[in-house]
Amino acid sequence: MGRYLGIDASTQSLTAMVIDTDDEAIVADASVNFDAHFGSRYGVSNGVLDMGGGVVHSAPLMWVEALDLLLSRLRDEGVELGAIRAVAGSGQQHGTVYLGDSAPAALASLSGDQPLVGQLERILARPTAPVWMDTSTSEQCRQIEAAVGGRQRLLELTGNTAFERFSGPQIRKFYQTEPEAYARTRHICLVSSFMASLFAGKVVSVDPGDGSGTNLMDIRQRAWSPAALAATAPDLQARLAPIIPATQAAGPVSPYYVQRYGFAADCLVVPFSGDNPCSLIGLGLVRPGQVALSLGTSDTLFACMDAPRYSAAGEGALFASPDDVHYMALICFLNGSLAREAVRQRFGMSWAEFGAALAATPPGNGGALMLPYFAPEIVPHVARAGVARRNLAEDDGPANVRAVVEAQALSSRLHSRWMGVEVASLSVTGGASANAPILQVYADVHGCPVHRFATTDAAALGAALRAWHAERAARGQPLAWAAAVEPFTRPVADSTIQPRSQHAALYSRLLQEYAEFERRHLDSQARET
Ligand code: ADP
Ligand code: XUL
Repeated sequence: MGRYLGIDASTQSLTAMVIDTDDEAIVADASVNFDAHFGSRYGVSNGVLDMGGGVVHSAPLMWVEALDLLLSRLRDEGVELGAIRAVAGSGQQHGTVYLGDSAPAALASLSGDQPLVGQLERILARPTAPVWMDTSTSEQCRQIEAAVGGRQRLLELTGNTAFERFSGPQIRKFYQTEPEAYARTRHICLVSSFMASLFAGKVVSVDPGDGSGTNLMDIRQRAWSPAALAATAPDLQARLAPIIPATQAAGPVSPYYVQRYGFAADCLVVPFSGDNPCSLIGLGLVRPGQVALSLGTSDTLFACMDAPRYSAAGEGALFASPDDVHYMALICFLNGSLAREAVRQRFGMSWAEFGAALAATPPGNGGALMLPYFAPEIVPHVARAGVARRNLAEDDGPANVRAVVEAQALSSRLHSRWMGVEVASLSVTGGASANAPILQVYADVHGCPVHRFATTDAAALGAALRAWHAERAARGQPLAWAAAVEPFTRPVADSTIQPRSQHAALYSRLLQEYAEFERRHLDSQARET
């Protein structure tokens, strides 16, 4: 029986998913919500401690306690943990955990007789961990960019300009504001590598997928960048174990898990990665040109790329894929369902009526265009909300429906051009993927088939698939990535929507017009400020 465990350490919960690769099925899942179990004791709300002034942390010991609770739940539900051959995981990206001198020995001598937390409560050099929601490091971002030779240089080197939530600026702020605690820090982990270390009973390194969310990794070398380290904090290299391949097992589980939960002694621990890089695998994106789009509250585009291209205009983030070969682009459009919902409600439509309005209006909308900034937008960067219309009556329901969806599809094509990826297919997930007329617009605008894709937890699934892939390699029976993801990422049967080639020329033209309309709008906003 081939069973593999994927752990997803996200902001609000810790989730486990067990897959069976012979049956090609998810056989168990369980989740521990932080607020529900630990909210009062650790003071977290939505999994985090909002300390004011943009400072947002969480509590690593809470994650430690949650891990025991999660595993005991799986055991008590009768999940045969001894059949698991390997475990890998996914962590909320960018968050940093600071370990003191006692950490290696405490991790190496865990006893199965008592829970983890009592044995690990003294390993932290900093009691809390800044997480991705922390926005308090703007000053450090500018300092780091300046120290490496400018914003463009950091972008070329690491794939991203400095972002407040990224680990490097967070580490620099800690060094500047708490130099003594920084001096006492022996290891700095990310959330992903901290959770992997709990399983392995030793400090496990960061993988390139999560390493690329630090502003510290040379994106081409997949190794720490000496220039970025030097720009961030003194003696940082000594506090970061070298980046390790994501596809190579880090060793067996600690005897703790064998004694306490009945894991097999040779169950392997595979380096954990970031949640977005793990989702890339869990969405089945292992070949360049495969793109996934999640039509949720906001719309998020994930793509697999063959080279580390970055967006000079800040249109998305670049990460290394944990397949150890490719790269991933992540683009977030804030006005997703938020904007579709605003139009639907304005005209009092049901979703079925919204879809019917789309189907009843012509591609190109007779020249009507909308810029759908119902809220400030991330990509393209629009600081102030404000919907713009061209040849579009504000009270024409069907035309506004088509205008909002065409705008979103055109924008997703326009602002993903920097990826240099020929989009071969779009796998669509999220609430709005239920609506076929919306997907038809995406198929026509991108000129590629759109598949519907039912995800459970793509990050946990990606982690479990990574465990399988690495375990097979470690045992001398390597498995191609395409073969690993295929059984778990099949499109929903009969859901594929084909592009209609007769509209291709119209949408190419419309793309130019939309780009021009958007450029003028952004220019006029810039002039006003
Ligand atoms: P999130 O995970 O970001 O909360 P979901 O992927 O669950 O979002 O999507 C929820 C959104 O999906 C709702 O806000 C709603 O606007 C949209 N939605 C639900 N059903 C439909 C539908 N049939 N057509 C279009 N949009 C829909
Ligand atoms: C990505 C990001 C979030 C976190 C939390 O850059 O900040 O998606 O990974 O999920």
